[in-house]
Amino acid sequence: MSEALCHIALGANLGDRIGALREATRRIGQLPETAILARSAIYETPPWGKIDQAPFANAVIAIRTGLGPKPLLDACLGIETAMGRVRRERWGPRLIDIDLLTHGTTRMTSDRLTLPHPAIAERAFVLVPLLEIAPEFRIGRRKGRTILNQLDQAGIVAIAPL
Ligand code: A4P
Ligand code: MG
Repeated sequence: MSEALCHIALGANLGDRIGALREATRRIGQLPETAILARSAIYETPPWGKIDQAPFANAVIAIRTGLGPKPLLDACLGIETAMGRVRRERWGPRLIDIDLLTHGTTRMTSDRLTLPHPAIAERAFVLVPLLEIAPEFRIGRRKGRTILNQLDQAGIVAIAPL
């Protein structure tokens, strides 16, 4: 069995946000051939993209898994659905959003899955929790820390353990 280290971003801005992030983490930890290696704190973050919506709770986890990229994506989308997520508008409010940031060293672009996630470098709400658990993280040759220092981190605060 070949295993991969993966980073997964979690977000929610409706209902019990902290409970939803913890429940998603619990369910990911129960996937076949999967173990949770690290979890960031839960951060409150101002809405990004579509800014007239409630603040988010965001976190990042590291896992080791024998699931390949597409089976892992399908499993995460299944958890979103099981937890009651309904897709309405792009970037709109959500009970739970689970995004794959990395899957080992896989680089791929398909209609359903792009890895590494293409928006990591634009999003402090991803980079702050990611760098908490993976301080040496790089995007290509650029240090994550250098990229984060050029982003707006205002209003991002740790609020609870995951
Ligand atoms: N998809 C492709 N690549 C991936 C990947 N690496 N990981 C496809 C996960 N999914 C990937 O996702 C749409 C499709 O993307 C999936 O079906 C999958 O096949 P979605 O979650 O249904 O769509 P979405 O999340 O509404 O759109 P999008 O563009 O992915 O939104 P984002 O990027 O998730 O942004 N502000 C703060 N502070 N915190 C947030 O968490 N989140 C968003 C949503 C906006 N503003 C936010 C936050
Ligand atoms: Mg998503």
